[in-house]
Amino acid sequence: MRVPVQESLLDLCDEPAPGPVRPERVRLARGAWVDVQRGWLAGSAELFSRLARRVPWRAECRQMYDRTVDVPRLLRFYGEESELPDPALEACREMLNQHYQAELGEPFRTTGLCLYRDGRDSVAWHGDTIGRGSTEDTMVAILSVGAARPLLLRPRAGIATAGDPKGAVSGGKGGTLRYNLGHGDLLVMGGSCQRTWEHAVPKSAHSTGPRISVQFRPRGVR
Ligand SMILES: O=C(O)CCC(=O)C(=O)O
Repeated sequence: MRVPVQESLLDLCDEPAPGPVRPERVRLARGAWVDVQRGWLAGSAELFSRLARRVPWRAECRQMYDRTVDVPRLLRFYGEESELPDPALEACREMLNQHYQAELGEPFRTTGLCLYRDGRDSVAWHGDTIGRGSTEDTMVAILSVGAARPLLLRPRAGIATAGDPKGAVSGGKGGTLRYNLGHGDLLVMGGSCQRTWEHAVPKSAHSTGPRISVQFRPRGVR
């Protein structure tokens, strides 16, 4: 699979490496939060280019009622024992574990990769609730490389907000928060986020370059 690659030549010269984890935390309603750190990974264009070429991307299909539909992005999943496709991803997981393991109570162990080839690729509204995320607080850390695409977050319908701490964010215009993520940005969803909020990367009618999202998750969260 050939993926169009557009990067700045400057960034391509950098060896990919994560910086210290120093995110800004936004407290969300219902016990959820997001941490965001812009440009966490240096050399993100080089990492994008390597992953686009090296990862054995899979096109998947899903059953939707009585139809089989193409999943609108390419995927690869690396389980706990799998070697990651680039040493920079091992370094990222190590840095994330150093920063978050005490709070999370366990390390990030699995790594999911999504390749959004252009604006037609997307992921629909969902929480990572296959597994423990449906009942327990957890964290999902997302590194984005390549072109920026908006990741949207909105509170799930029908969940009480009583008891939210003062200042907790319950969603922007129309209840939706928007984070434009690419070029080495880090976003971590934590607390109850997977079961009380949903996230999505919507399709875009504008021309947009490819983006790879790398999701680090603890055991039993999908
Ligand atoms: O592309 C992203 O950053 C989000 C990916 C995602 O939500 C998922 O794979 O479950």
